[in-house]
Amino acid sequence: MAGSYVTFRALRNAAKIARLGLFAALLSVWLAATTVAADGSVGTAILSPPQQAWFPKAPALPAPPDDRVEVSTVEELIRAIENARPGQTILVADGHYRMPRYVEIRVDRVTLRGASGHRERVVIDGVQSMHGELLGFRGCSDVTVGDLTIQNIRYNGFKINSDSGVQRLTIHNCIIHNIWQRGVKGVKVPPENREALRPKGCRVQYCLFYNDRPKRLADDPQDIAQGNYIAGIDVMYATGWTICDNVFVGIQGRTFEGRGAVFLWFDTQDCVVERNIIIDCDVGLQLGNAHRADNVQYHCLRCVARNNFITRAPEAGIVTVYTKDCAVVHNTIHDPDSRMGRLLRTVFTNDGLLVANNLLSGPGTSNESDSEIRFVGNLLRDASGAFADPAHGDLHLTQAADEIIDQGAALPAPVGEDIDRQHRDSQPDIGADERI
Ligand SMILES: [Ca+2]
Ligand SMILES: [Ca+2]
Repeated sequence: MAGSYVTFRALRNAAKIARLGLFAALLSVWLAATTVAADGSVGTAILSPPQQAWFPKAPALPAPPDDRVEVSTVEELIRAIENARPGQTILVADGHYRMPRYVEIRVDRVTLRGASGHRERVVIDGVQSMHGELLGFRGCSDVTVGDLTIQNIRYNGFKINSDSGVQRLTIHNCIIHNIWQRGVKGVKVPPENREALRPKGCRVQYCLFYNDRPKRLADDPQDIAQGNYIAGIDVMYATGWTICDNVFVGIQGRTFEGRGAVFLWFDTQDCVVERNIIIDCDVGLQLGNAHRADNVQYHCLRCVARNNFITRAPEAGIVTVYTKDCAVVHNTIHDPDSRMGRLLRTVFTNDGLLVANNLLSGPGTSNESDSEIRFVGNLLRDASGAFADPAHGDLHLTQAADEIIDQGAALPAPVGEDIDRQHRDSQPDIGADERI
C-alpha cells in the first residue's frame, strides 16, 4: 500500500511540476514577446538568436511586386500558402505564427517572405503543431523562402519532397531554430525518373541554424540514434546546389555524436559548400556516409567544400566518405581539444579527392581511406594565437600568423576569393581567410 501511496504522490507531484513547467513556458513566451528590441521598439522580438558583427550579412531581397498577398494571422498564412497561384508573393507581417499543422508550397515561382526583412520578427512556430514537420515543398520550381524564422519541430523544418521534383528552391536569410532532426531535409529520389526529379540548383544562403541545447530523448522519442539523429541540412541526390554564407551554432546530439551541420549524400553531384560558419556542431561538413544503399557507389561527386570556418566539431570537422573527384580546399578548422583527432577525416573510397591549403588547428586528422588522396599545402598545428576570436568561432587571421600567411600551395585551379569574398593574392594564405 505504501508503494501505491508513494506512486500516487509522485504522480501528483509530476502533474504539479508539469503545470509549473507550462506556467514557466508561458511566462518565458510572454517575456520573450515583450523584449525590448535593439532599436528601442517593444514587443517585436520573439527570439534572440546568436549574432556577431562578423557573421555574413544577407543582401536584401528585391522589392516585392504590387501583386502580392499580405498575411498577418495563422489562418491567412495557411490559406495563402495552400491557395497560392504560380508566381505569387506572400508577405508575412511581423508576428508569432503558431502553426496547428504542416503546410506545403506546391506551385512554381512562389515567394514566401517576411514583410519587414527582419527574420527574427516573423516566427513560424511548430510548438503546437500536430505534425512533426513544419513547411514543405512539393513538385515546385523556383520557389523562394526568405526573411523569416521557423522553430520548434520534432522532425524536419523545411521539408523538400524531392521525390516529387523540387528544383531551384532558394532558402534565403532564414533562421532555423530548435529543429530536432533536420533543419532542411531533402528525401530520397526513387530510381524511376531519378535524373529528371533529383533536386537541382537549390540554394541555402545567409541562414542561421541554431539550437538552444543538445538534443534530448524527449525531443524525439523515436530517435534511431539515441538522441544523435540530428543535422542542419541533410539532402540526398542533390545536384548543383550552393550552400553558402550560413551560420550553424549548436547542432548537437545528446552525446555529441550527431550528423553534419551540412550532410550531403546519395549520389549528390556538383554542389558547392562555401563561406559557412560552423560553431559547436558535432560534425561540420559531412560529404557522404558509411551507409550506402540503392546501388549508390559514391555519395558525393565533384563537390567542393571551401572557405568555411569550423570551430569545435568533436566527431569531425570535415569528413568525406565514398566520394569521387571532390575538393576540400581553404577551410579553417579549429578544435584544439578534438577528442577523436578528426579535424579532417577521410573514410573508405575518396577517388580523386584534393585536400589542399586547409588550416587545421588542433591535434590531428584521420585518413582511413583506401584511395590515393592528394594532400597539399595543409597546416596542422594549434593556431589559437593566430585567430581573431577562436572562442566565438572567429577564425580570421591576425598579424601573428606568419607561418600561415602566403604559405599556401599554388593550386592548378586557384580559389580566387576567401571567406570574406576578398581576392586572394598569388601567394594564398592557408585556410579560409586571406589576410588583406
Ligand atoms: Ca596571401
Ligand atoms: Ca579576409
